[in-house]
Amino acid sequence: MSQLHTGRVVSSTGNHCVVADEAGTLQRCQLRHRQGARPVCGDRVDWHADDGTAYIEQIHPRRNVIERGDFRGRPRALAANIDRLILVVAPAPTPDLLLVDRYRVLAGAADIPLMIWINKTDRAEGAGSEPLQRLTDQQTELGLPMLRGSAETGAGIEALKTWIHAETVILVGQSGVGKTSLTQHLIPALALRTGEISEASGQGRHTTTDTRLFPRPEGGCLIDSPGVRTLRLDHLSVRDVAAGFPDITEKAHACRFRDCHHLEEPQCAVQSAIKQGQIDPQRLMNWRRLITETGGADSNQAQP
Ligand SMILES: Nc1nc2c(ncn2[C@@H]2O[C@H](COP(=O)(O)OP(=O)(O)OP(=O)(O)O)[C@@H](O)[C@H]2O)c(=O)[nH]1
Ligand SMILES: [Mg+2]
Ligand SMILES: [Zn+2]
Repeated sequence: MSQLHTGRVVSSTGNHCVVADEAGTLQRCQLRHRQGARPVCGDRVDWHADDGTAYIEQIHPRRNVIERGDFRGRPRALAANIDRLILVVAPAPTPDLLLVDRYRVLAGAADIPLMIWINKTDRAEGAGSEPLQRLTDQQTELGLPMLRGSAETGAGIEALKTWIHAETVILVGQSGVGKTSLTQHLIPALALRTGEISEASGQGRHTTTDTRLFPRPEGGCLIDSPGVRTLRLDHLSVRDVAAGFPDITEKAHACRFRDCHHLEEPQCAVQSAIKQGQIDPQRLMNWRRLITETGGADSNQAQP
């Protein structure tokens, strides 16, 4: 057999993928028939050329993998070997707090740190809106990192660079928040297509269609992904949901009843924390909703 090469998958569609070597040279590779797992962005793979066609021979073991539910709720890998998930939000389109909690669960389940980047700080409209303020309060209460700035003016970008350093980072979030603009700003040599926000709907137009990995000249990689409206998590367990709600699960230990549903039970520590303003009531609503979606009819299992 001719020489085996190793590289990192930068994009993957249908029955082929594009692999970059250390020097950044790209190679289009075919998948073998009946190959088990499909390579995804961020995968390290071995490939070799056979009669002028390059084939993926194997996928290296994954350190972690981000999986979302497909239209039937079956897990579908999106990217692998990720150091950090950056959820991009903006004053417009208005942040969807349920979607934010879905990403917190997704990141918790895959054990990948999640950071929030509040983009478009150069725009006044919606800057102090209720959902955005709520989101920042939640992130502060959770003690999770959050940075803000603008892909347009470059504000805050230096701070972001020191955070992401040489990591492999995936940018996720609603359409139109500026994921591609941020990628473009961090890697100026690229010429990416960014989209306009539709005047009618206030939503982005889903400009990016494929998840793609871009090596950064300073080291590390950025993965730009298409915007989403929602994120199915049916394939995850009640325990995974708990990983995205440490505020609720920690308090739940102090509830009088071990099987407390945090509704109207006496001496519910979660309800007391809500009354004292330590937990946003919307977090509990979202927790309940995600527990139900993941098939956890019995929510006590959420307590580790
Ligand atoms: N004022 C301002 N506009 C921005 C900023 N970042 C992005 N935009 C604009 O917002 C629009 C959407 O930006 P994109 O980068 O295409 O958004 P996206 O998140 O990649 O959207 P999808 O690919 O559809 O998921 C474009 O018109 C950008 O020029 C910013 O920091 N400030
Ligand atoms: Mg985009
Ligand atoms: Zn309770």
